[in-house]
Formats: sequence, structure tokens, C-alpha cells
Amino acid sequence: SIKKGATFWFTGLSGAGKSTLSEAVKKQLDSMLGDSRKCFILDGDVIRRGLNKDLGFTAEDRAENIRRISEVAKLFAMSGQLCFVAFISPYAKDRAFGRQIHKDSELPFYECFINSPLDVCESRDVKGLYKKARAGEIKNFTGVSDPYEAPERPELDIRTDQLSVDQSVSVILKQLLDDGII
Ligand code: GGZ
Repeated sequence: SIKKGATFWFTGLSGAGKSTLSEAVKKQLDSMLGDSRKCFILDGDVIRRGLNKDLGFTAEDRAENIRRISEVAKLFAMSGQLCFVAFISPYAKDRAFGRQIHKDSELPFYECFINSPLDVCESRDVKGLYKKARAGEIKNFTGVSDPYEAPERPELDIRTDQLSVDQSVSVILKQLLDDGII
């Protein structure tokens, strides 16, 4: 049967595990689905080096970043793909736009809070960005010197500080199966 695409929108702090989890879910889905469906990841790190390389980190630029990504994710979902979006997307209003345009096109949209407390993200500091932000070398750094508006009613709230990557993957897969998306 022909199945609809869907967008899983991962939001959370730098270092919460958005990229790691999206890659792990894609790996699992690719082996489960074979050639019948495709998964695609839109990741902040990658998109900001290409499509959105004109954008910085002011509230206006973040909004434009998320607006464009929302439109791109919608196109992937329209084409029947499972789209995983991994951006901090700190503003509720910007995420609500993504949700709305999916709703308007009757495409499933899951806001997934990749939820790890700031102190945990900061203690990992894989890329050393928090250290730089604390030292004032990076301005407007989310969680340190810029806001993060946590989702109030996310479809999924994934405590990555308490769950293993495999456990977090299972939460997403269960949702896909329960809703008949795969
Ligand atoms: C937040 C920043 C900043 C500032 C550079 N604030 O952990 P990373 O490094 O690899 O991913 C972060 C990425 C955030 O880009 P997004 O497009 O996801 O942000 S948003 O949705 O808010 O538009 C981080 C790096 O870029 N980075 N400067 N000031 N993260």
C-alpha cells in the first residue's frame, strides 16, 4: 500500500542528541524498510553550510532558518519520505509554523523534544561550544546567552539523559508503528 510521508521534528539544546538520534533512527529504518521507503535527515550543521549559509543566530535568522527547513521537510513528507529534522529550533512560534504547514497539507508532524538538561549537555560539551559561549567567544548561544523555549505539548518527550540511544530509537519506532506510518 502507498503510505504517507511524515516529519519528525527534533528540537533541543546543542548536545542533547538530535543528530545522534536522527542517524540511529535512519539506520534502523533503512534496514527495516529496504527500498520501499526512504528516510531523510535535515540537520542544522549540514544545512547551515549549504542551503542556509546566509543565516546566523539572531532570532530573525533562526526564524528564517526554521521557516525554510519547515518548507523543505514538508516537500520531503509530500514525496512519501520520512523526514527527520534536527535543529535546535528554540522558538515555539517557529516550530508552530512547521506544524501548521504540515497540518494544512494533511501530513503527520511529530514534535519530538530531545530533552536533556542544560547541565548535562554542557558537561558533555563534545565540540567545546559551551566553554566558548561561557567565555563570551560565541555570542547568543542557546541555553547560555540565548533562550530555549521548551515544547509545552510535544508528541514525544525523549529524555536522552536517561535513555540509551537504542531506547530512544525504540520510542520513535513505536510511534511510527502505532500510527501506521510504517
Ligand atoms: C546555538 C550554535 C550557535 C549559537 C553555532 N547558538 O551543537 P552544534 O553546534 O553542532 O549545533 C548547533 C548549531 C545550531 O544550529 P541550528 O540551525 O540547529 O540552530 S537554530 O535552530 O536555532 O537556528 C551549534 C552551532 O550551530 N552553533 N553558534 N549561537 N548553536
